[in-house]
Amino acid sequence: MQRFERDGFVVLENVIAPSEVERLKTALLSVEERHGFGYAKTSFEGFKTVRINNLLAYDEAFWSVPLQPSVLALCESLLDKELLLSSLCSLTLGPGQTAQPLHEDTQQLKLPRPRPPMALNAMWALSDFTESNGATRIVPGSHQYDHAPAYGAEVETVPATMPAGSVMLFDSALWHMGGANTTDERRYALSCYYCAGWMRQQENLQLGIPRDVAARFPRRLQELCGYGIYKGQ
Ligand SMILES: O=C(O)CCC(=O)C(=O)O
Repeated sequence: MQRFERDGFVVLENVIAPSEVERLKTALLSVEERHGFGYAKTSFEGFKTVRINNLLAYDEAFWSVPLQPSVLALCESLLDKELLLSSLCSLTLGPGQTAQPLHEDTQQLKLPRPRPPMALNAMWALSDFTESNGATRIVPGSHQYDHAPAYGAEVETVPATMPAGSVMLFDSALWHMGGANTTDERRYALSCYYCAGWMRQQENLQLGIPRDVAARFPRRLQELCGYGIYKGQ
């Protein structure tokens, strides 16, 4: 918590076992193939990046991700127990993917900065994150700045390198961007984005996830998706 508050991010190394990383990657590849997902079509999303949104709807394998106890406990401390899942998507950076424009995830909200955390991104590494395969690049401490970055600005960043099975949790106000993948292998990641309970979610999970699928979720996952009374008893 102290490091998170000072730096705007924290890396928890080797939180999930290699077998769990493989299970998630296998599920991801199977969804990609079954549904024929291809590259994204904008420079923000990445012309050589496969993004699959609304992952909870596709495969039960992903249900454990938003519920991972260490990350969820940190998020509950930073937001509160009535936080919501905002979105869950994959970010598979293919070889040749160039660096993403610098941004922060709540910069379209015209609110004063710095401000307490209101959205948190858990970036799960399903490959080793290295500088050369496009590890997320960050500006440590930038969540404390009094302004958001000019979109795509060129400033000094550092790569958030970490072994597969690790997670970087960061404040949405942290300046960051996906790195360039200059290797010939894919960089696999999941972005599990949480927000305060009073905020609109990025994905409309209650429409996007079929009701019969949501009905089978563990209760805590249903709550995270918005099936609950806000500040109720
Ligand atoms: O792929 C990454 O490492 C970062 C992606 C990101 O920041 C975003 O899409 O908002």
